[in-house]
Amino acid sequence: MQHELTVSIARGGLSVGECDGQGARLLHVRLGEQPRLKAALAQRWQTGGKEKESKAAGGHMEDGNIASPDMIVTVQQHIAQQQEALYPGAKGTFSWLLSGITLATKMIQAQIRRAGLLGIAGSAGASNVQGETQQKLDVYANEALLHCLGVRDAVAVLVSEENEEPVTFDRAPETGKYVVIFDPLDGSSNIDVNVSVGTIFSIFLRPEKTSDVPNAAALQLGSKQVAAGYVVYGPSTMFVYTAGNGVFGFTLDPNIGAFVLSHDKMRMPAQGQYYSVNEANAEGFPAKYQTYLSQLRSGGLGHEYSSRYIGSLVADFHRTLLKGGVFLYPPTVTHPGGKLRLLYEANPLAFLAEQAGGMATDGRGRILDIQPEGIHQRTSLVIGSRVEMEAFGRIE
Ligand code: FBP
Repeated sequence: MQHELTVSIARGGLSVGECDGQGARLLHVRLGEQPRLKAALAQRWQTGGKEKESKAAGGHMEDGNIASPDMIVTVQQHIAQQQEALYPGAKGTFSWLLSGITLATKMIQAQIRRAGLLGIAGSAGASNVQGETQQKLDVYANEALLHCLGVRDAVAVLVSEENEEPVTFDRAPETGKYVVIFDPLDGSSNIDVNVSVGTIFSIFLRPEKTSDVPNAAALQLGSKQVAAGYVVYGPSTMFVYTAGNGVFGFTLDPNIGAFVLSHDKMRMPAQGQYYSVNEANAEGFPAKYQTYLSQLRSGGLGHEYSSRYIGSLVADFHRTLLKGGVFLYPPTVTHPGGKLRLLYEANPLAFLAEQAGGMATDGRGRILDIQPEGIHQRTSLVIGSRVEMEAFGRIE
């Protein structure tokens, strides 16, 4: 007769379960009463625990035991494993490229965390190509990314919200294979008030055929992205990315200075509780959006929605990814074509949303099917859970 022994440490004690298919006999011993047994078990846990799969985050097991080092997965490890799984024999070029983003964003977070102390909050006294006041941290974040990515041979072209034109590198096609597009510090107008901000990135392969269309390498369909992600600088710093094989979240462990896997295979809930929109602009929204918002408020989707709007796209999207719901930046009187930028805001978040089971549209069609015409072109954006997005799609 097959006996199965289960062991678990909980409630300050040890539970030994024996199950022989004819029912379980449970023996519970309070460990406090058995110090030698506790030490022996802790020892057993450290050495023999491999077969007892238990998630370890940031070096600690869920039950407080110190996880053995091989229980944490850093973002570099994860990307290398993903690449090996997706492209056997991959040489690590892509992981090295992404390490440029993880390094730069660690540098950025270090500045943001001390912005008030270092006197680097506030305006840099200049405007960017969008006519927006550049924050000192916008400039720092941009330079950090341009530097950390620029020194990587795999980069052929860099496009930044803060630079009018792309930065190109004279690298042979077989070396400089990638185009990286980024918003160095999204929501930067919120820095001075200590509200979450973020960095957003989108990665394409350099087109094989050169084109005489200016910036052709950057003006690719969003559906051609090979990877996308963001870093949110909030209560904790998180790196969230997809390489077309699911969405994964890593939390920066300040003790070890590494992004550690904390959110595996992220899925956007099919429906949420919140809608997120700047209602101050509501009067200027096209009728379709006004109808939709009143449907959400009036319980038309089965329950009444509450509203959340941080005013930092990365933070509003991060909440929508974790909790579900819908984020909207419709056409407005000031921005009849929408305010957000297609290449380094809408495209990367749309790729993440779709990889997590959500959807993204500009009100007419799928964001990832929009053919870009300019590197700083704007778009309207509705992005979120399947139920809310299908409901929006049904409104004429
Ligand atoms: P940038 O800070 O990168 O220019 O981003 C624009 C942004 O701040 C988004 O993060 C945010 O969703 C939106 O603008 C807020 O706009 P508004 O103040 O019009 O609601």
